[in-house]
Amino acid sequence: MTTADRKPRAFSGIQPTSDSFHLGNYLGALRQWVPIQDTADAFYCVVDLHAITVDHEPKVLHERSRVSAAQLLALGLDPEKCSLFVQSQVPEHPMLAWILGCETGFGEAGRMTQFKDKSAKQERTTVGLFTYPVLQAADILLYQTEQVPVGEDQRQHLELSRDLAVRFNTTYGSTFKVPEARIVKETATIKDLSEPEKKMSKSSPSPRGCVYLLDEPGQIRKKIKSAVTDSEAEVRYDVERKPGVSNLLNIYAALGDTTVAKLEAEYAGKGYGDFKGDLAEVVVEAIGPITRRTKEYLADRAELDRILAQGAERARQVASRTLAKAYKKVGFFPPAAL
Ligand code: ATP
Ligand code: LTN
Repeated sequence: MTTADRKPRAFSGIQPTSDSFHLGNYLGALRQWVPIQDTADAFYCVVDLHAITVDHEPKVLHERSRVSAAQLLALGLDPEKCSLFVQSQVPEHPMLAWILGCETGFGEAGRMTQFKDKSAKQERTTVGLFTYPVLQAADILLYQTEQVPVGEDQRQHLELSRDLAVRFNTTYGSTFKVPEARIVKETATIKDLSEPEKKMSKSSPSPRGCVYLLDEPGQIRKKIKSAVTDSEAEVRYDVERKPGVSNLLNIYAALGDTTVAKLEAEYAGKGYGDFKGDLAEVVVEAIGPITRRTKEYLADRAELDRILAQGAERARQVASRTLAKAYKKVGFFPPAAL
């Protein structure tokens, strides 16, 4: 294969910090992972090292990493087309993170808004939470990544990854590709159904604000029907004045494979009841099969672990080459063979 027809490299990660991914994860990021496995050499990672930057229960974390991998397969990742793995199986990630941490300014890391938000919510803030984005940069740079499909909230972390790649290359000579974020505008930030000015998140204070991929159809319908709208009765897109309805329109357009303009026309003169009822069915239909397939993958743990081990092996082949380069550049001895 020549350089000209080599597929671009893609990388993305997701934390195993809940029992189920949510609609924000799905529409903001995960849905894009599926077609990218055809157009790029894609590495997808369940980032369990990142997950311990906040309090965690070891057994729960272990199980959630498996359930996360099962959901990713259920929503369409194909282990023959992409490499799916768990971060803790590839020790090159924290090894490169150490080097990159020594290139990161203290003030630079302190400006990360996710750190500020998360540390404000914690009783105890760790150094791990502070250096979280440095580990994320290591994840990305190890694979000579060109494309990183993520939601809008990751833009700042991606900028840091780019800055670190350029800085390292300038100091030590060309070592890393400079990655680019792939963010889909329409679904870049899915909002909470109960508080549509906030992003949908697993830490939502209102249990009805967040739709999980593994929710039962009845729960999904209830959540959509109780979504906050406004006192008008007009299905119209206006993020400033009608954030709740606009968010529902974005979700509907994305899952129903239509456009906001078409939906506005279709629901002209109809109330929110009809609109929400139809949207609930669209959501149930789109994410319902994911639950069934997740259960199937979880029923065969040995096969799931085999897929992850194969993914980790492929990941190590690429990651170890980049790490060896970086080690040499900074003046380290090569890692000893086991
Ligand atoms: P949470 O805010 O729910 O704790 P997180 O940002 O820690 O989630 P991750 O599981 O690490 O969630 O995120 C995985 C992917 O989902 C990332 O690419 C992130 O940008 C995207 N994402 C998370 N929430 C949303 C959202 N509300 N809208 C769009 N994309 C989202
Ligand atoms: N911080 C990301 C998860 C993540 C990630 C990555 C995303 C860890 N490493 C590398 C893209 C590329 C989040 O979504 N909260």
